Amino acid sequence: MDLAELAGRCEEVRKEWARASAAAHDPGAVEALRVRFLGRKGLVTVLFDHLRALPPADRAEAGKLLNALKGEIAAALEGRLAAVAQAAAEARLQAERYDLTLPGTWRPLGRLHPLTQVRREIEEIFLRMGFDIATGPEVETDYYNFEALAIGPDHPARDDWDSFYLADGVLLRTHTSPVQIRVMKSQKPPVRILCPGRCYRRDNPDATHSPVFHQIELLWVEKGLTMAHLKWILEEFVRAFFGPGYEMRISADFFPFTEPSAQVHIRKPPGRWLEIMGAGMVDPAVLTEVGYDPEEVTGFAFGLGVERMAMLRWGIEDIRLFYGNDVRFLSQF
Ligand code: 2U9
Repeated sequence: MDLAELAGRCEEVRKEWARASAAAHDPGAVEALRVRFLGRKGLVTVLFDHLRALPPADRAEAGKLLNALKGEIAAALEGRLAAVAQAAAEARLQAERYDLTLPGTWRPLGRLHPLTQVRREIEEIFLRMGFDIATGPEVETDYYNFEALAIGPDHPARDDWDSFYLADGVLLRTHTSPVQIRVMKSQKPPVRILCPGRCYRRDNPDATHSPVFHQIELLWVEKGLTMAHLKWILEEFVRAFFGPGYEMRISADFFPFTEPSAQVHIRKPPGRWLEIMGAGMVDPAVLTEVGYDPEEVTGFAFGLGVERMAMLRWGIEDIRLFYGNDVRFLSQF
């Protein structure tokens, strides 16, 4: 083989490279190209075997031709490998692309029970005003549930029909008032507390009665408190909970543990009056019972039903809905 022929072979290998490399689209095919052209028996490698057969004067020229070809193909292989890797990366990105306009996966979201929402809202109103939250046992004794609250043995509220007795002298509390008795017996005035909690009465369930229900009672005992302070607290509460535009009225009532006692009504004109709670000045006999001096301090209290507040707020007409755990009801709040 002479120099011209070798140059011709180089051109053929170049053309073959152009054809074969255009068809290599993955790293495996590029590696196969490397073996085919630059491997031990590769198309380029074997051309070097002809150098020794050339006349010495042509060898340098032939060596240049062959080295140029080898360099060209080695560089082209590198470029091809990079191009193939980039194409593969792009293909992967394309395949894994997220379509953010597709609808998401629906997850059912829990929410607070409407009674919890109302309780927390009322707690926050009075926490802002400086009251503390106090809680106590649901299983109580006659003494804390009745006697200390001036509910004598013959009072109708003590009737078996109204209370769940667990044992002689032990019952499920019928209101949260025993909490106030416990707090007053354990600390000196002033006392400013809010007592939320579950209560029990032996009522047959109907639209307005549930044997389990929730109360929030408030108690403020301090030197110099009058019914005017009670009225101010009530007005603040009505505005905060029901919103502006409501009128409030208090009228006479009777509870064994308050004197005087009142019932509280509200209305949004021209609507009708709705009873929202009972209230009153703490009876001096109750203050004496817990060791306070009624000549020294006075106090007032109110009690409201959480279910009743929720029913007024949302126009719910049956208290049993709160205890049915029907998601169609609960998911509306
Ligand atoms: C102490 C002294 C006084 C709490 C009061 C009411 C009036 C009242 C009812 C509202 C609806 C009970 O849930 S209900 O059925 N409560 O009308 N509660 S004054 O008076 C107290 C409490 C504790 C030591």
